[in-house]
Parts: sequence; structure tokens; C-alpha cells
Amino acid sequence: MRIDVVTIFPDYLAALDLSLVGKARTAGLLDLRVHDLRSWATDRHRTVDDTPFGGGAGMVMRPDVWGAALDEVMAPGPAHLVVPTPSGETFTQRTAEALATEEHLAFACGRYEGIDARVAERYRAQGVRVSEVSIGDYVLNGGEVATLVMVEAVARLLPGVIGNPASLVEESHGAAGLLEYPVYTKPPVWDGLDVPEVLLSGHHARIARWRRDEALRRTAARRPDLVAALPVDGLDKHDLAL
Ligand code: 6GU
Repeated sequence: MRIDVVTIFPDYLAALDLSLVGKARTAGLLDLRVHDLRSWATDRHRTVDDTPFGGGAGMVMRPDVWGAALDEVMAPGPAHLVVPTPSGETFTQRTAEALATEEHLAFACGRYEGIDARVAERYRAQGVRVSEVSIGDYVLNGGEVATLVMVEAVARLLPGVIGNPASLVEESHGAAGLLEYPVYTKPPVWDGLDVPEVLLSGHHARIARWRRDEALRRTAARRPDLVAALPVDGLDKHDLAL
């Protein structure tokens, strides 16, 4: 997969050199390029923003600078354009799964009060898929941190990036629609606290049942909205006792 990120703060994306995403890049599974928007500005001061038409606080990013940048980074092949914005649709694991199937993604990181709305409008009119997405109901200073979140969520789904794909199966927000059960490792007693006995039993069916119950208990307590959204056939006959 190829990912282009355009931002006025390329240094924010330095974290994508590290850990799993960094390894995916080194292994050639991910071709990630970060670009400085200001290199497409044309004036002496490398201006990328201006005052909003209609008045109001803050500055808006200019469509001409963004258009030049995105035309160039999207030229190699049709890209799905992702615009992080607190006014977007909510990014979820389903969004990550959909984006992970794409050949080419371009992230346009806005700052200030956002990017002139004609940028998204113009690319949509050209037939480009444009997703305006928010990572949650709170406000960040710009799209960079949201892009870090989304690139990591997408990159770990690419074939070959996670050593043991089985670890993707039972995780929170996975296929079961539940949060993940609690996990334990050695030592079996730490500071007077025991690991649940069933996990030391070697009884695989009982362990699976315990994990399912804990996932349900945890999801009901922390995310009742997820329990309400479970499919009608999403509960087994043993779950109904809860
Ligand atoms: Cl994608 N951008 C900004 N600036 N703030 C956010 C966000 C995105 N998602 C949640 N808050």
C-alpha cells in the first residue's frame, strides 16, 4: 500500500518510523511518504491560510495550495483522499478495515479552522473517493495526530505486518463486537493477587467460556452501546444468564 501525508508539520509524523509501522515500511509492505504543504505555496512567505469569507475567528487553509499539493501526490494512481476533521464521520475499526483494502491513500492534514470546503468538493466532482473522518468527539489542534492514529490502525491490518494474524481475531472491536477479556502472565501470584484459577487449569473449553463471560461483563459495564448493537444471533445460550 502507498500512503501520502500532506501537512505543515511533517515532524509530527516522525513516529511512523517506529515500531510496527516502521517495520512495515522497511519490509516494503508500506510505501509511506510525508510532504510539507508549504513546498506548494507560491509566495515569499509560503502562506497556506487566509481569513474566512463571511467573517469569524481563525484562519482557513487555501484551496489553491491544497489543490496543487494533492494533484501532485495523487498523480501516480487513483488515491482515496482522507481528510481528518472533527466534523467528519467517526473513524472505527470498520473504517480501518475498509481503508486497508485500498492501493493508495492520501491524508490531507488541516490546521486552524480547516481546509476550504471546495477542496473536498472538487475531488469528489472528479470521481475521487473523499472521506472526511473524525477520530472521536473532542477537538485536536490539527489532523496530524488523527492521521497517526488512522495510519497505525490501517497499517497493522495489512497482510504480513502482524507476525501472528491470530492476534487480530479476538481483539477489542473485532468480529465478536465485544471488548477483549482481561489478560494475565507470570508470575501467578503478584503482590498477593492471584491469576484467575481457570486460566491455570489447562481446560480449554472452560477457559474459552470464562473469556467470553469476562468480555461480555466488561462490554456491558463499559460500552452498553456495543451490547445493544450485537446481532440477535450474537449471543449463545450460555450468554443469556448474564
Ligand atoms: Cl480528525 N481532527 C481534529 N482537528 N480534531 C479531531 C479529529 C480530527 N478527530 C477528533 N478530533
